[in-house]
Amino acid sequence: LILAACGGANGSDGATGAGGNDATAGQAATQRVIKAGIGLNEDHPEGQGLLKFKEIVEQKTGGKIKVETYFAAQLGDDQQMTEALKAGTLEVTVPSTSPLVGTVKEFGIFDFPFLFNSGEEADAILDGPIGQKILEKLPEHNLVGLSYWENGFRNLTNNQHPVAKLEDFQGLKIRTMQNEVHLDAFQALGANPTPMAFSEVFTALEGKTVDGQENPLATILSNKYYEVQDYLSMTRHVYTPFAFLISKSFWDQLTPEEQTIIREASIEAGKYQRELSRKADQEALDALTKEGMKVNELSDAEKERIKQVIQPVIDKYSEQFGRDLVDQLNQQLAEIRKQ
Ligand code: 2Q2
Repeated sequence: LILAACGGANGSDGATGAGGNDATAGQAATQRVIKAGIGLNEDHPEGQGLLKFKEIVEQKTGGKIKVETYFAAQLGDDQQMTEALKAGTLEVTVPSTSPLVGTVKEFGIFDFPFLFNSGEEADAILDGPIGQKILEKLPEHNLVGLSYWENGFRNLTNNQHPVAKLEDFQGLKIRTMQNEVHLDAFQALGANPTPMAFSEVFTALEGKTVDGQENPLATILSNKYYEVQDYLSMTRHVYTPFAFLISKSFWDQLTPEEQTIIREASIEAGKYQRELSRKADQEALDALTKEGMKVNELSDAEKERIKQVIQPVIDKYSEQFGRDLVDQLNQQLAEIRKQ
């Protein structure tokens, strides 16, 4: 009880649990602290989503659970923060699912190019049986997945030339996330991909160690890639989810009521964040054009040519991630599209 009262129970130092020392009569106020870190900035829809999570949890627990938020990879990159959750030294992080494939390979099905046609389709799959089944593989790694948030549809930027047709990928040095589906797909397109943590991308673009990168528009805006990238090609080649992760060693210390509050806060903040993300995607295009980026679309015919070249990569990873899981996913998508 004393350990908990000092906040030491969840690995945070006593100082942050100081509030827990003022035990009220008959009840030790075990104030707990959730340290929550992400790689994106506070002004990004994901940063706003994390502040919404903080607001809900602190309000619903009457301050008994305090959320400390850390932005812009202050606590490390996605893989480092995820490892910190496994070690129990950090409580919450919300990475893209792509760098998680080393922990749960099935997250890789969400890296299949051109899988989803809309955010709403992605919501239905992620919040439905397939998305939830994949989250159930996390606890054996000392992680609990509470919800999916939206990173969004990814577009390509570079400093060489517009990418309007398949041949334009030839030889482009593209930074990708640390994910083999992305690496193989860009290799198949004739590009020269380099996997790299998100926190190193701006420097790599500025130093021209890579020609380009790919991310949703809100990220391109928030991280000011327009300062070091001339061309924006509206490929929308992958929809990336975020996975809201909490350390299982922290989660297991919570009461059932606390767990319900935190799970529901993660889901409610996720719905809020998805809305913000879709609005920001619309607005970012205007902002990036104003910042001088040269924007081009790709014709359906060119997108078809690109899809043909990438299909063998999807076939290869469908076997690796589980043909039955991929068949289930495609069946569910077909049903959604019939509605
Ligand atoms: O390209 C990336 O790495 C980004 O899409 C990130 O995955 C995302 O911004 C966050 O996971 C960064 O912490």
